[in-house]
Amino acid sequence: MKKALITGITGQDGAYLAEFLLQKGYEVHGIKRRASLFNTDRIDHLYKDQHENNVNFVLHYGDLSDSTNIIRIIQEVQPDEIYNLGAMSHVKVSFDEPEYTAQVDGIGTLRILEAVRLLGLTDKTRIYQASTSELYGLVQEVPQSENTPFYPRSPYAVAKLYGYWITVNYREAYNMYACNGILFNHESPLRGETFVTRKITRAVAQIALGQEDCLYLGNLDAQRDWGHAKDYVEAMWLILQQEKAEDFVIATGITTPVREFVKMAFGQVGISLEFKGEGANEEGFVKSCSNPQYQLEIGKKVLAVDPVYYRPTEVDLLIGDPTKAKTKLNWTPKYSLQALVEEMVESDVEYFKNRSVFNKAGIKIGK
Ligand code: NDP
Ligand code: GDR
Repeated sequence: MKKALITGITGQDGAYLAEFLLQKGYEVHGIKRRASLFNTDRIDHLYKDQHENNVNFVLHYGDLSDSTNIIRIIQEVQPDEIYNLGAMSHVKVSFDEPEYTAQVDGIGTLRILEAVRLLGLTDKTRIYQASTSELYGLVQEVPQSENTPFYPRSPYAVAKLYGYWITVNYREAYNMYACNGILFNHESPLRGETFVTRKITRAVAQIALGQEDCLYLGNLDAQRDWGHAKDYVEAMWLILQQEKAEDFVIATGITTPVREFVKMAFGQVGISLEFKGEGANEEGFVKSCSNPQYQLEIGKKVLAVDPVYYRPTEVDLLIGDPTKAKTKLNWTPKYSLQALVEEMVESDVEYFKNRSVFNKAGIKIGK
């Protein structure tokens, strides 16, 4: 039985990847952070009582800012594969926490690589580094491929640039099987609530159900190449199954503005929007509502721009070129953007409907 160690197992990708690897017959170990409240919602369904026999899913307390703990866990687990997904992953927040972001996203990657090297596991352990399309930053060319120059535009992207190059360097210097997956944005119903897609689908659900009035967003012109996290974790695994360690772009090849995602998400509950104004003054109003379940007044303002969500430096346009992944990994995404939006909106509508039933019964649940 192969053993995998996942940092960031409590995050969106960690949860999907853990499920994927368990289905493939792996023994899965994950690093979770200590928090004052339970933080394992996304993986609770995978957890088995550790007193049972044949437990194949184990969580270890740890943090990427702590080398000794990383070394101890890797020594204990002796993994065949490490997926380094742990990160302070919010681009906007990285402007508020630049030093911490560098510690975790940049030096954290070094800590993993160095632990594997010091423990003499370079021939055994393969390492996947969660690199990102944010590395491309200020547009140099489109679509962006493995050969496109990087121009990071946030403390997050700069930290990830270090993670990218230190992974390449350890591969070349110590002949380690260490690879970067340069993944473009990928989303799902498990996406963190403050990333734009999930923020939109949650707001659409609440507005449709009459629980909220208006969605406030930042830059509606930014364009992203959005895929489904389920497809992308499969690519992570494929990257570690090749004969030779290499870096891969994982993307759909299609880009969509944030504004269009908003329209698609509202469209999912039968609400069509009309946009007026420009830039910070842009607003969205209900043009029609074809779903009798939702009683929204025509002309009601449901979207406004709040510049508080603007970033000091923005990444305007991302479109990935997944040709290498298609050719060498035989990987293609199965989900369309429409299917992704449908799944996310449906899941949030379901959640907020249930929450309201519980709340009416006086039982407080969730956020
Ligand atoms: P999430 O933000 O959902 O998950 C991040 C994970 O990292 C969480 O488990 C979090 O723990 C953990 N983490 C945060 N800080 C630390 C730390 N100091 N030590 C250990 N673990 C920590 O991210 P995603 O699942 O979306 O992304 C996974 C990885 O892929 C990240 O590295 C991200 O930067 C990268 N990436 C993501 C893309 C995307 O579109 N989703 C695209 C390209 C790259 P906790 O739950 O306790 O907060
Ligand atoms: P991104 O994702 O920065 O691409 O990083 P995010 O969803 O945060 O932003 C996408 C774009 O939407 C614009 N935007 C807003 N973003 C947020 N979060 N909130 C808003 O209200 C809002 N309004 C407009 C942003 O300005 C941006 O242009 C994600 C993360 O998962 C990274 O970890 C990962 O590396 C990259 O994707 C690829």
